[in-house]
Formats: sequence, C-alpha cells, structure tokens
Amino acid sequence: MRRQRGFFELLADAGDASPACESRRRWLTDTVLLASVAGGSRALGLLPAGLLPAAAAGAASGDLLASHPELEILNDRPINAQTPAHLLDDSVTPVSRMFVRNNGIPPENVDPETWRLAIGGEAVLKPHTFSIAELRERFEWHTYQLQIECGGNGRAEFRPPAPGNQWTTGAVSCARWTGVRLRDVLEFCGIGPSAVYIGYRGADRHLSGDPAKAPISRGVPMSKALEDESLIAWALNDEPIHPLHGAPLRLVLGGWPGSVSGKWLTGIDIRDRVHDGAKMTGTAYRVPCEAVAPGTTVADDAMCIIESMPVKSLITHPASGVTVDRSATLAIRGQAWAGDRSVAEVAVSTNFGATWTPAKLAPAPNRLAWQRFEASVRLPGAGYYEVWARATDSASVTQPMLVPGWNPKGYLNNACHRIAVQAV
Ligand SMILES: Nc1nc2c(c(=O)[nH]1)N[C@H]1C(S)=C(S)[C@@H](COP(=O)(O)O)O[C@H]1N2
Ligand SMILES: [Mo]
Repeated sequence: MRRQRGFFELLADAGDASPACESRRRWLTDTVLLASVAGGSRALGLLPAGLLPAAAAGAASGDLLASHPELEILNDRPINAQTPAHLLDDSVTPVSRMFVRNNGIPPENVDPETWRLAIGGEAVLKPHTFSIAELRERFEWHTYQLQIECGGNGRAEFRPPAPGNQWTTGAVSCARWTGVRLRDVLEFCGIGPSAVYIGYRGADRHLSGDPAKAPISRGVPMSKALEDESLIAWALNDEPIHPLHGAPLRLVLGGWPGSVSGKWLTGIDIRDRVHDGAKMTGTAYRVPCEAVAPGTTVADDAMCIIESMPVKSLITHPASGVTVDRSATLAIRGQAWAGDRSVAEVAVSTNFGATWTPAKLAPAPNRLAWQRFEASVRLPGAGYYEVWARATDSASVTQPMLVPGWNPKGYLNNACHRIAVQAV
C-alpha cells in the first residue's frame, strides 16, 4: 500500500533538509515569532513550514483543527499542532489552546453509546468489557487538572537536529479531566500476581492504512497505573472530550510523556512484561541509558524508556518580542511543572542569568498539575532584554540553561525558556 504523504512532509523534503535551509528556517521562525507577537500580521508567504497558523492551513488539515484556530500546525498527516507560549497563560488550558499530537488517523463519528473498553492481558484475573455507562455507574468519579507534555517538546533545539515534529515550546497542556480511576477499574477486573505493566489500545488507524498495525500503543509500570490521579476520562474541562483529544474515552497519566495518555481508548491490557506495543521500543520515547555525545548512533538495547518528565517552566506573559516602557514595572507570569514531582521554586532573570529574582509560586491545585508563577521586575533602562525563567523541583533538581542530553529522537529538552523584551 502506498502511503499518502502530508503537505508538511513534502514541504520538509523540498527545502528543510540542508543545514543552510535549517538555519534559514530557524531564523525565519524567530523573526516571524517576534513580528507576530509584536503585532505584525503573519504574512503567509513569509511563514516557514512550522508556523502556518491553523486557520490558514485549514485546507491542508481538513476541518479537524477549526476548533483550535490559534495553534501553529507542524504537520497535517498526522495532525500535529502546538500552542504559542503566550497562549498558555490560562491556569486551566482551554481546549482550543491544547496542543494536538497524533501518530495516526483519528477515528471519525465516534458513538459514546456503543463505545467499549476491554480490559485484558496476560495478568488480568477476570477480563471484562465496559460500556461508558457501566464505567460511570460502577466507579467513583474524580476530577484532576493534569499536565501533559509531549516527550518531544523542545525537540527543535537539538543539534544535530532530531527527526520528528519540530516542537519548540508548545507541546504542553494542563486541562481538567474527569473520569474514573484506572486503579478502580483494574482492581475490579483483578490484577494478577504477574502484573508488571499496562498497555493501551486506541481506535486510531496507522498512517499506512494497514488495519493490523497500531499507530501507537504505550503503557506504564503498575506503580504509575495505580496512582490516585491516573484516570480513564470521558470529560475534558467539564465537556465531553474533544474528537482530537481522544473522544469519547481517554487514559490520562499526568507528569509522564504525553504518549502514555492513550486517546480514543478501546482497551487496556495488564501485562506480565514491559509492554511491547507500537512506539515502546527502539528509539521511540526512549533515550540512551547512558549519556552520549551529540549525533551518536545508539543500539536499541542501550536505550531506556522515558518515565517521569523533568522539571520545566514556560513564560506565558508577556509574549516574546513585546515592547515595554523602560520606567514601568514588568509583570511576568508563567507555568512550571516537574513530572511526578512538584515545583519548589521559580526564579527569573533579566540579565542573562547574572542575577536571579525569586518568583511567587502558587501551589498546584492537585498533584501532577502545573503551578503558576509570577514576578515583577524593573528594567534598568532602555534596550534589549531577555527574560529567563528557571524552575527547581522538590528534589532540588533545576532546569539547565542549555539544551541537555542529546538523544536520537530529541526528547526531554527542559532548557530554560527565554523571551525577548525591548524597553524604550
Ligand atoms: N491513541 C492515541 N493516543 C495518543 C496519541 C496517538 O497518536 N494515538 N498520541 C500521544 C502523544 S505522543 C501525546 S503527546 C498525547 C497528545 O495529547 P493531545 O493531542 O490531546 O494533546 O496523546 C498521546 N495519546
Ligand atoms: Mo507525544
């Protein structure tokens, strides 16, 4: 079967492959970002592949992203789109501002009435298939705000470049999810003594069109699956889940790479081994167990599965490229998160890290949600400044200033976020 190719894939092949084009693309990205946040209009002709606004790319992506008009499309087949940093300023991410990361083709016209979730696997004692109504009736409901960050968020910064969607900072969200605890459902079915891991199955289709292939089927160790906040959810921000985010049923496991939060959930297997579904092996969502020099080819058996995501922060106000009055106090706001841990402190700098000012940090509304920070700074005069933010987690681990640990697929870049400010 011939694989259909997406618009962005063709664009990438046509231009972005050579290092010269790569640096030009990056220069354009930065320039256009600055221009667009400074209020300039985003002339379509100027935009590099990574920055086509969703609204303008409607034709390429079908109508699926019409509900997310502010996102920047990275790919249209499968659909991948990220959120500009200054649009992640809400404490609860609105659905329209949630990044979209698809590995395959989402199911269409899903019917919650006939939807089924099958619990199986080698280590389940009593396999059972649930309707959504049965899940809702049988188990207690819980709502948590959960932070989901794609393992590849920040990939665009790795050198040599890593293949895949060139996420800059926008593959993170923290919305409210409602459903039942995965633990309650698994315990109802009986967790056998040989249980090691869970693996999910979703209703999306592989890009090749081969029905025997899953686009993605990932999982987590039992310890993560059994946490209070691990949900099988049917609601997102108090509405039925949006079709792009996994309607009508989804696994949500905050703090770990977004890829473990299976969308369009049709099955969960309790495995007697580390789950070996699609994108659990090779270089997918795995990093070298031992750090390697940039560009190294790493053998499969030297790669380890990513678990909790590292501490990170994002400046969501002001937008990069803003012009401010030199005598005014500059209000800075953002979000910080730390995988399974909490964030202990955030500091900001306006002098390239020479001095740091502690930010006010809010507690998380619940475990595995991001935390808001804010700070007020005065700039010493006119000129070009950068605002940097740096978070430290509850184990005293802090964000690196520069891109850490090169790895073949460009995961886990938690380098400090920085924005440009011009004082006049
Ligand atoms: N069934 C299924 N689940 C999936 C995916 C997918 O392609 N298919 N993508 C995963 C990845 S890699 C991420 S980062 C998150 C993205 O969630 P969102 O699109 O709702 O933001 O969903 C995860 N769950
Ligand atoms: Mo992801």
